[in-house]
Amino acid sequence: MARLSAASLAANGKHRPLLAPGTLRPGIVHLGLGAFVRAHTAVFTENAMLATGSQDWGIVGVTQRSDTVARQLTPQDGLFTVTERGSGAAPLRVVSSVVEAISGRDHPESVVNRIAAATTQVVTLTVTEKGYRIDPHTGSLNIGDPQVQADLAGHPPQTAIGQITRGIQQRARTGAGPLTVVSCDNLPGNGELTGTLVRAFATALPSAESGQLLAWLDANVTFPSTMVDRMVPATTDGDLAAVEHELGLRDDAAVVAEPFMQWVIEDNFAADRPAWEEAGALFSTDVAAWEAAKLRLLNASHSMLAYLGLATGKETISDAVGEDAFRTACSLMLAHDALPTISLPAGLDGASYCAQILERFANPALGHTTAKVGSDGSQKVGLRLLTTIRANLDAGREPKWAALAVAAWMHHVATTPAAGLNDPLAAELQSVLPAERTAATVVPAMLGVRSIFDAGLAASTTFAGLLMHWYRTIETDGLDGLRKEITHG
Ligand code: CS2
Repeated sequence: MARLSAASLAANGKHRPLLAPGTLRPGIVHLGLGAFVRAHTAVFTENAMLATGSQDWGIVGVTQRSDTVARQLTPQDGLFTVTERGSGAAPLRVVSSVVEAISGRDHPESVVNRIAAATTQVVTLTVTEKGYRIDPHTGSLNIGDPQVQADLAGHPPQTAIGQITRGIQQRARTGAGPLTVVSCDNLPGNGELTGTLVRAFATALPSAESGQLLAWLDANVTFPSTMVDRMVPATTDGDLAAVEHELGLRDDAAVVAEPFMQWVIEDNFAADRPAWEEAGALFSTDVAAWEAAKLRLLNASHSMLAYLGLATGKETISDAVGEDAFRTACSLMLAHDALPTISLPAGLDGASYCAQILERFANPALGHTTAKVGSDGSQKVGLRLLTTIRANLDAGREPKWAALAVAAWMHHVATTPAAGLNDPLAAELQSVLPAERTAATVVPAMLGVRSIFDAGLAASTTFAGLLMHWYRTIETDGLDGLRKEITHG
């Protein structure tokens, strides 16, 4: 079967790209060319160009640790398909907003040059929580990280923060003009955070470099925060075969997504930008509230379902939410633990938002696996669940349901063989766990991991008691025990 490309697509004539390939000028550099950006940011950007007729926002995509997506997209002229799954799904779409795909690992200088190009006005990034190299103790850049150190020492940069800062440094030298850096990861205050990390990197450079760089940065670079939302599972071989059947061409970079997508952006741009509002993005002064709501409602219950599902052999999120007891636990966590401890942004109705996310999780066509959502738990539980737990404890309330999610995560970590645990802290987590793993040994050992649980949380007997209770329920009676405890406990 022929491969998707501008030429093969034109020859096959079945599907037309919405924007003619080869006509766009690059205006955005995107770091972290995974499935999410292809299904979300690239689609918003293409829609914005379609709405306005602009051709200035072609995306130069950069893969981070692996070159796979660059290898998939390059022979396809950057083209890929998005298949929506679930009720209200739009027809298969060929997206052509990615104009170049670079492996950042193999071509770090090209990445810096693209960020520094005068035509680039926006850098967007989806590098996941761990990609930011945050020191959990300070909340700033982990200067001790060996790759951060190498980037600081002047090696061609491999970390996202190194790439951005070196790109900005080159812009300052060449007078390339202002730049906006737009984080699109699930982190609270992601813009402010990215700015803090970039400044920390700049500050750690030799003083001959850092003073000038920081001054230029303050005057020319902004870091708006955003809230992004779209569930994008990993593409399977079955998905690729279905696309091939429908398109009549092979698309190795195909992505699958739910029909829903949302983007809330702080309007704080240093230079020009795509008219993303024309594509349905919401520009808001209240992004922090949107992000907190998303993290502590949607992502928190997503993680809860993932770990409950992993503990009871449920392969997908829709299987997990299809279990009545788990859906109940989620609803109770949302209503009792999360909603009372967050301030919702104007225009968001908490009850209907919660109902809508449970509906989205239930989409049986999506195939979003509990293993994927459950990955990198050490980077997620703090932002999604411990925030809510802390707020409840501070208010003298028992965070019973959020604690269930954390206990299920602990169970996942303690029962997954070391090599199979998909988490950047896997080695550290495994090293604190005793050989004999029961509630009584695992809960205190994990509470001792300071990069996840601060001393205050670890000292809470209420929290520890809830964790022990739920861990014991999972370990002794599994699904039956959970059903009983959740429904009648
Ligand atoms: C998920 C998110 O994998 C995960 O941790 O909770 O990727 C989730 O699907 C997105 O944030 C939805 O917008």
